[in-house]
Amino acid sequence: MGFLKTNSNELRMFECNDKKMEEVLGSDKIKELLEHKEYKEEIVMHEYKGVIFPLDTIKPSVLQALETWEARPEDVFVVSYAKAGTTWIQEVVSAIANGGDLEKLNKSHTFFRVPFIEATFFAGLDVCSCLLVESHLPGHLLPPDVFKKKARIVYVTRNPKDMCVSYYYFHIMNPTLPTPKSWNEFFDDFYSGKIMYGPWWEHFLFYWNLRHEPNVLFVKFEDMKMDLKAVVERVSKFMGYTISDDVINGIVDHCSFASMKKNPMTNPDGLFDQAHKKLDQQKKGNASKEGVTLVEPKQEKISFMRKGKVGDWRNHFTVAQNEAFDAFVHEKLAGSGLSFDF
Ligand code: PPS
Repeated sequence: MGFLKTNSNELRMFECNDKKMEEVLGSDKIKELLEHKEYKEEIVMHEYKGVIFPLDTIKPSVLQALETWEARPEDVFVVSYAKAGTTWIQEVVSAIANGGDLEKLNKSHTFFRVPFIEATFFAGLDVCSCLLVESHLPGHLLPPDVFKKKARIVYVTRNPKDMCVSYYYFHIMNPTLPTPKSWNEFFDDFYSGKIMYGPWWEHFLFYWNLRHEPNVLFVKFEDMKMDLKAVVERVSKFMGYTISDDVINGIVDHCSFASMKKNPMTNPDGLFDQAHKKLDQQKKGNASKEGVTLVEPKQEKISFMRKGKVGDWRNHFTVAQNEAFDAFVHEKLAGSGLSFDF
């Protein structure tokens, strides 16, 4: 178990005990951080080595510091393109690492048990990795030491049509991201990869091409939907844990969509609630206005745990969009062997 510091080139590691871990990972910590965040009218994006990021939440300095992140072979990196089911597999990985001890899991939020390494709100904190971390970074931006030390990578992916829809709603509900003007505009940006985290097909293919490495496990959202128990078993075997059938069943239950949605320690909505509360206060003039302007009003009722289904794209894609997208996926993934259930 160790600490990692993401905002400097001196990435420190030291032993931590449960007490220290609770201090750092206490669920109130993230609320505090979000409450102090000031939301801006315009979300400024920046490009780092060919990939687009929001300047406030994923800073160039953090991305640069990650280039010298020291990994350990026993680390587990949960990696994905955004909206692929990251939070879901994060909870699975954390549950396995904690031997399915639900009481322990429910003491802090998933986001703190499996910290999001490139997010600026973790920079400057000593984040206890518990050996588990999360990243959406494409292969060329993930700390090179992860590959050198052969740290374990659990890569989760999802059919890109559903990812596009999920990402669209995420941009609408998340005050730190630009609000799309329309579904059509968002579709075009996603399609062409002109979006946070860049071209999704390149992201997929980088990790897909590593799938036979012993330190890489490639998981699909659709397989988790079809048979979560089988995926939990695969992940626990990959992580080197032998877990009883009862514990596996407990993890499967804990990680169902319904359980994760109603559990404040797995549903990220509570974290966004803090952000929305802050926005409301700003709107009503109750919060300090110094240096603060407001983002466009967001539709606050969209849940992070929105539908959790396969095939919701059918309710959004036009026939023409679907045809164009199919042809594009076919072209980009041709010859790779990677395919999706839509
Ligand atoms: S993020 O912001 O990139 O980390 O988002 P990510 O966690 O990758 O993806 C969010 C989508 O995953 C769905 N989700 C689940 N589906 C089924 N079961 C469980 N347990 C589960 N947990 C999260 C979540 O609902 C988002 O998908 P959509 O389609 O928007 O509902």
